[in-house]
Amino acid sequence: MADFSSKVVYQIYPKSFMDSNGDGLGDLRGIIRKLDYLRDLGVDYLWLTPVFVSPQNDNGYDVADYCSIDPRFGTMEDMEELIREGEKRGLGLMLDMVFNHTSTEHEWFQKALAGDEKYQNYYIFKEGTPDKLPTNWQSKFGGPAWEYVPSLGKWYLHLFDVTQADLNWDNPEVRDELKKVIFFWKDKGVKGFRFDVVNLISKPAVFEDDYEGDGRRFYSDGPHVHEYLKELTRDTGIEDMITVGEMSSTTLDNCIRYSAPQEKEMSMCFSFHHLKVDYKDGDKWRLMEPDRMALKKLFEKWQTGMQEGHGWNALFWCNHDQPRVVSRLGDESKYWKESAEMLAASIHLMRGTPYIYQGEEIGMTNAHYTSISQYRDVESLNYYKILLDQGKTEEEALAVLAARSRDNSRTPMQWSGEENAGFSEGRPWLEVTSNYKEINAQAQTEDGESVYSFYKRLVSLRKEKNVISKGSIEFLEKENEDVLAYRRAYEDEELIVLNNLTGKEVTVPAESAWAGYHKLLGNYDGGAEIKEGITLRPFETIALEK
Ligand code: TEU
Repeated sequence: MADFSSKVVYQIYPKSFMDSNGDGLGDLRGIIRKLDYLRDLGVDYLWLTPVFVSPQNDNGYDVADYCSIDPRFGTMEDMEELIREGEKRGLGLMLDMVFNHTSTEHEWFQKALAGDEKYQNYYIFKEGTPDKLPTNWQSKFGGPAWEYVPSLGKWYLHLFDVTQADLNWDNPEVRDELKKVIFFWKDKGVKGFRFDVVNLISKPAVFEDDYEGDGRRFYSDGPHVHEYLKELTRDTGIEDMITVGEMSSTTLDNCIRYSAPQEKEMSMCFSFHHLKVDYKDGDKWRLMEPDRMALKKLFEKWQTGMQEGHGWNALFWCNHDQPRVVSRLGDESKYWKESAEMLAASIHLMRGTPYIYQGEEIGMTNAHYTSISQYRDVESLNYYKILLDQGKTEEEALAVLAARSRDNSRTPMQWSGEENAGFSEGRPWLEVTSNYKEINAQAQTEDGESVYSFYKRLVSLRKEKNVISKGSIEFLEKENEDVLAYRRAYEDEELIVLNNLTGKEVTVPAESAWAGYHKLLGNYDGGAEIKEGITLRPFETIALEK
């Protein structure tokens, strides 16, 4: 397995990145137009969320043909040009493989519905009657995880939307079909793959009701998942490409096995525990203030745990499923710039491979929608109804969506202060966030003090400094819930990273040696005053280099 410790990945949600033809939808030619912007940021790979043929019930994560480009996004020729033009700029493409399920409009599922038993065995069908669900499992998008097909007298499993039917990975024919997809895109010159909810692919031999939860404990990190990932990586020869597994409701031990080089499964893992510290009782749809101590403990567990197990973390705050981190853990108003930069440094200087989600590099915020008519995400629309059914008022339900909806991260990229933030000359498919005149790329790329320039510096430091890309990590100030602090060390190099997670001034004890260290990076002017301790200003981040 290759070493991606000095690399940085930029995630593009094509539907919202750049629209080249004025239909209000982002497309591949729009991405081609912005490749110089991405090259200048200094990133190495571009992860595109799915642009394959899809009915778009889950914005492309319901794939109907893995080897064809959905006309909404462009043509195969556009994709081939994007791959070529990206290569010219040192940008490798990483495509998103949604292998846990297909769209019910996929040819395979249509043949299954028509009664073809070969293709029924591509999915998880269970004989039954309409009055008795095979199990009481719940879909992650709300409602039961099974759908009854009267014409077949069978139920099929869908852990996500009803139009996303789970594939049967125990069937070697399915595994072979998916290997062909990898070969197809490898041959096109793609340099990496993200595997969507790939730790859910191995279902249990016996399906049983879950009286403790929603069923995820039976199918997450399932019985054959490691075997299947080893087989996929081995048989497609992708062990030296950058591969990242999205691991839903996973464990540290499994993520060590998924990403330790000697296992030859994935290069790295996305895990999400650090993004649930504001879920009341673990429920995304019940709000609470972020638990900063829990956040610190989770970072310590996963950073030191993966270090000891030789695993490798993907480092991220944002993606197309998560609210914008500056709104969630920072301060959008008084300390917008400082908190956006502190949050960036807090993970970019850790051990792992950082991911920047489109717009994060300019401090884009949540959408602040005020009406259900503004939302498009299937998960959000389902849970809005569920919240009302639970007795929440419309205002309460909208407040939950404003904080938690995936649409918060899917608003059009804010390129400029022009109409539609320069994203489209047509009406955007999703409303632009109203602060685009203040927060946009054009206003920041030439400003050496901007959030964009701070991210650019973080990316370049990872390439310059072995202590960042290869160094060990040890956490400091473990019991101080206001500060996320750690030491990185590599040979005779040392870096002390101090992050004030709050909007108040905090002082941390300083080791005497730090007085001789120099400030490598910070989001405030001036040096670090080191007396008995270091006083950190609101949302201040400081990196002290030996
Ligand atoms: O997400 C998996 C996943 O678990 C998320 O849906 C997450 O649980 C949820 O958004 C948090 O509330 C992947 C993709 O990233 C997501 O966009 C897809 O909707 C999902 O899989 C199904 O393919």
